[in-house]
Amino acid sequence: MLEDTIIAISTPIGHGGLGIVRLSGKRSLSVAKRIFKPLKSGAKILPRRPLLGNLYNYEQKEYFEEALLTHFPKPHTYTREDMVEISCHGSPVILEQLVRLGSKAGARHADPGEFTLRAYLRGRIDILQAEAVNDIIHATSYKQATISFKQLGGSLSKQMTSIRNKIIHLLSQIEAGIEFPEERLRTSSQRILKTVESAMYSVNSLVESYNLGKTLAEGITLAITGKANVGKSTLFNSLLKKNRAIVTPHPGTTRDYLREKISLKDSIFTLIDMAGLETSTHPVEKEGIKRGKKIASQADGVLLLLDASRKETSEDSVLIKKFKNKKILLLFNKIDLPLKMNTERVKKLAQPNPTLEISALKGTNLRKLKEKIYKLFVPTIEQDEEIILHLRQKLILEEILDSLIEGQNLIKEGYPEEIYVEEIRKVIPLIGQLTGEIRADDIINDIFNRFCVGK
Ligand SMILES: Nc1nc2c(ncn2[C@@H]2O[C@H](COP(=O)(O)OP(=O)(O)O)[C@@H](O)[C@H]2O)c(=O)[nH]1
Ligand SMILES: [Mg+2]
Repeated sequence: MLEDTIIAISTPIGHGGLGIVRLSGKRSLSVAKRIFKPLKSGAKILPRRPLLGNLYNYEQKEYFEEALLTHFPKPHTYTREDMVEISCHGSPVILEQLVRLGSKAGARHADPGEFTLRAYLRGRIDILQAEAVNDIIHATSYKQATISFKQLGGSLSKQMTSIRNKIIHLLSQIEAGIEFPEERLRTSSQRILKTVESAMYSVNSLVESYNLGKTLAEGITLAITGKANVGKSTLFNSLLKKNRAIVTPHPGTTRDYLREKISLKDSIFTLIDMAGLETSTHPVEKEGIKRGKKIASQADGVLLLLDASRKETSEDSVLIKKFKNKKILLLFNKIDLPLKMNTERVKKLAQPNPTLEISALKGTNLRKLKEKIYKLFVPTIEQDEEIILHLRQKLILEEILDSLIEGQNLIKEGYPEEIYVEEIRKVIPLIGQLTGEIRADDIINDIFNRFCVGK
């Protein structure tokens, strides 16, 4: 497989300004030379220097497109193999012809992710970095992309290597103690415990970061809630900048819930509009309210709307109290109308939750609202904090943590080295699985099948 020279279109399917076909493998240049002819006959193809020319159909003996060819000699390439990139117009007809002619001239059409797979198999990147490549391509927010970019650079791999090295060092100390039981060579169980616990701490932070990673990838969910007719659907629509939810002057218009994504700066949010939270006798509305309550309780944050053009009622206080344990932003809506609500009193009641006056209908303070939403609900990430974005990674990290905890328990309970060393030793192959140092075909297939062809 690695012996083949592979070819694929690397740009998205469809029409575009530019299209790129890539080749990787030892026949890259000789295959490319059959299809590409330099503009100046006899011009030399220099390493990493784009050369202008025409694409040649060697079957029909005709030129069919203008193109730039760049040759990247191994080993300092994406795949560590010889590579060629041909860029031309982004025309599916041209690009497919190019791949067809290339395949007939001795290359093979690449499988999804095969270029990156080669980078992995040839040892340029590990599996964590390969996953990061795909994460960048499929990033749902800028913030997530920046995390993946760091991991592509090896930040997570380095952290795992450092944990692994500490454990290996520890294992050799324990083993030396077993083999030469004189006092001098023995490491105290207190010191062993300290190293195990420090590894536990690092691994545990990684496991815990998965929730944040998931939120960053899937969006921070914000439930828009409040009584009927306070303007929830109006706010939902104005934040989305489209008329997604039905708005009427009649209470109980929204019965099902609606979910839409918006992005604010580098993060994405999933906004949920739902039925008003009060008692109803209508069975459909009742079900809507029930679901709404559940969604609001599961959301990362709540925008609680009050109608400031009406006097506050005891129902309003009940709602505010109900969400006290959640991150809420209290919004006084309809401030374009004469104010009837005693907002100062309600604000006191809502303390310490932040509040804001808005008009969802007229768009008053909408920009301020977006800023507040961002400040309040986007989690802060420390500069050097690693975020786990994959369930695969999280599951292996949990196994590592389990072994470390078991080791810790055995040490604390006073078991001999021979017993707990076995538990700690388990961590090493697990880290190997995580970084891909230990190759498992089913996992590799699973990871690279999620890639695009041409990457
Ligand atoms: N004057 C005014 N009316 C609003 C505002 N927001 C919503 N409304 C009106 O209030 C009524 C109910 O709005 P809607 O969004 O359906 O409320 P929901 O039941 O909470 O979803 C509609 O007639 C809206 O036009 C606002 O900021 N100012
Ligand atoms: Mg509504």
